[in-house]
Amino acid sequence: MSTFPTPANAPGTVLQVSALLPALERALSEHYRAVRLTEVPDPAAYLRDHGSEVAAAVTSARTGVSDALMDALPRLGAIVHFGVGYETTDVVRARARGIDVSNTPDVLTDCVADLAVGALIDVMRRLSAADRYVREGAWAAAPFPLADRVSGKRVGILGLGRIGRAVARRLDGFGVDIAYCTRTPVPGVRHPHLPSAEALAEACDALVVTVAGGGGTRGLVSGAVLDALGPRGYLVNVARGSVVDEAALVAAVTEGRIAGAALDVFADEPNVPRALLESDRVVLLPHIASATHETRAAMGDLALRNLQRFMTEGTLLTPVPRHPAH
Ligand code: NAP
Ligand code: 8YV
Repeated sequence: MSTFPTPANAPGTVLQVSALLPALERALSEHYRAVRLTEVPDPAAYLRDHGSEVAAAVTSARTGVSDALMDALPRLGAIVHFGVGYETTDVVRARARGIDVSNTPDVLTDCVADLAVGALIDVMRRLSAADRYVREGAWAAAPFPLADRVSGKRVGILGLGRIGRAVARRLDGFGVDIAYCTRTPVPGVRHPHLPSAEALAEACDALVVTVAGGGGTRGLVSGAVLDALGPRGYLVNVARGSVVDEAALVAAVTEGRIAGAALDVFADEPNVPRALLESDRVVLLPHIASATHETRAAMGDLALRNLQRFMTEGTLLTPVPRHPAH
């Protein structure tokens, strides 16, 4: 027997706030009285006339639920995020209204860590640049310039949560020296804990950023941190663009004050500063760290199971922490 309430007896509308994985969108329409906010002709009119019918909102980590939207949904009971980051939703505000919030932790950790390590190797060994070199026909004229070795280097991990620890586990196989920085040292971790992002950058050859996004980490990788990383140092960011002072990064890259950067996330996606587009020192990725068939399917499944649990039992399967980091 299906545990999905049928549309006829569903306890309210499910509002789809942003575009989602097609399979998740199909499941929402099939099992619930679902409305796609992006497809209603007049969203303001819809919210005015039907906002009080909405029981749950399903959204992406990128879009979240704005304060204004939350205010327009007086009977909202749950916000279900497709993605582990949820800094786009004010969780404290939601909780004060009695709204529960879920995300999709763990199921994407391996893919994001895989990509972080791939990006680190790419920027240090200059794989993407070498690929361009071959395609441009430059190989016949001269050998590709030497790059930097990865094995044996010192790698700092900024944020040692689920993804940071998965990056550390992978890098253990490369014989690198790992150190990390979090606000609270992680019990049982053998790698040295350093007290600040700047101290970590000072102590490493490559800094891999895996902290949570949001106000608490905005600009954490500042110009001073980039200078501490230095002209032989590399930055990898798979967290959020907001964590890095992007103007300072552009200056550090273009002036050669850091050796290079591999970036999956940007301050104003999908816009990437022209100076980075024109630099051969950077690897640029379009926010794809979790973007594999397997992981996106697992994220969609977990988001759907959260919704299903809420619509049947009024609780969530993977609620975000009671005291969110941001
Ligand atoms: P997590 O388990 O909650 O880990 C977050 C880590 O950040 C914790 O170790 C936390 O430690 C640390 N942190 C928070 N604020 C900090 C600060 N001010 N200084 C230093 N460390 C700080 O989260 P996760 O599952 O690993 O995911 C991490 C982030 O990756 C997500 O929030 C998301 O933004 C990003 N992400 C990106 C992609 C992508 O597609 N590129 C995909 C998935 C996730 P303390 O609390 O002790 O400081
Ligand atoms: C997704 C992410 O690309 O989970 C996150 O926090 O950033 C990524 O997995 C994105 O959020 C999907 O909306």
